[in-house]
Amino acid sequence: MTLSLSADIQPSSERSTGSPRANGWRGLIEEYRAYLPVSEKTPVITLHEGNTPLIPVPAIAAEIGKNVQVFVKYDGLNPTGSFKDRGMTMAISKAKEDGAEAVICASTGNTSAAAAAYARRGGMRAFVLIPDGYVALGKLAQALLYGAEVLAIQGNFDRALEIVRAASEQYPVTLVNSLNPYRLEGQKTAAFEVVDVLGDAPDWLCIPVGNAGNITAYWMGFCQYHQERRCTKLPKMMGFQAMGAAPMVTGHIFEHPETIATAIRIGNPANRDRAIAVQHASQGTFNAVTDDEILDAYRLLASGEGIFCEPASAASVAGLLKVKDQVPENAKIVCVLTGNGLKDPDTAIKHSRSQFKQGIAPDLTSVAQAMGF
Ligand code: AN7
Repeated sequence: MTLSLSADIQPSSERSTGSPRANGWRGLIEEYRAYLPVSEKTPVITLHEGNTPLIPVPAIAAEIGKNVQVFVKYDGLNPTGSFKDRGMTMAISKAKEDGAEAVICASTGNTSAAAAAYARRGGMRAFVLIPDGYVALGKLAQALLYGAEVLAIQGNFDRALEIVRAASEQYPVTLVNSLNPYRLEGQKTAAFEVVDVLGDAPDWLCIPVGNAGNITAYWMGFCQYHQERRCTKLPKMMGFQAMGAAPMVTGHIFEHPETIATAIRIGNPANRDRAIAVQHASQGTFNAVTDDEILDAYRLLASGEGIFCEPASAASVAGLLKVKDQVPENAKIVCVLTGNGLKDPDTAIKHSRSQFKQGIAPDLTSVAQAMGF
């Protein structure tokens, strides 16, 4: 019997994107190299981010009816637990290529975790500014353990962003917020993955909006794939914000944004103009959801589908349910779940409706009684 080894030893650059990857996923820069502004000289700093699952959510589809199919893009399964890793592998690799020795960002939490992990992996210092007291515990734990230099300011995210922008102009530190163009280049790969799995773009893309970078990045990805004829249509981009931090919905800055979804507690989005352009081009809309609606969707995803996301991520599903009357028959819908539920254990424990019986005597009779038998 003759064995052909040619398929196994084919150089990686000749394997097309979207095909089964016999050698395993190598991170989004290698997998989507042809679509990204990298060269042979770019040092690829990766934790093998990307390739996150697109999971059907039938319980949520059933709430809408109309024969719709709903999927979640579970980006909370990235290496640091959020979609920020997609942008950070690009931003940090390019910073390294440019010879940077330190990076800086403002963050509601997830950007700080991702910046810390990738910067340290690339041998750089990571300075992160966070709003004191408003970052979920898991995210703070990550930034500290990865070895970031964490600076908590007595101000909100918007103020922190102003400071880091100025700092990056005056000191030798590279800004890795989504104003850094490489961030969005990396994040657009999530749209590629959605199309690679569905075989086309969905009809709707529902996404939480804070600083409005990710909605812009997804649109870039869908448009680029459309130009390359890898999809035949473009989705309607449906952005959702928390009612207490909804500048894209109301059209004015929120000086004091407030929401339980601390990740999107942002009152003055840096990518506002680009996101408005996305809304117009895709004929989408921005809508606001209340904290109670966010928490309902958060619990429904976990207890109805087995999917644990963080509160900000649940805004995409809360929003879809809120505007379900506008959903067309037979639509294919993707909701982006941007971050992992483990990021914010405090909110989960505080707002769970599950019974938690404590102080039970350590014997079978007592346990059985507590079980209701
Ligand atoms: C889970 O980490 O801005 O609209 O500093 O962590 O692209 O800002 C986080 C944003 C949605 C909003 N979901 O995305 C930060 C930060 C989660 C997030 C958003 C964020 P953008």
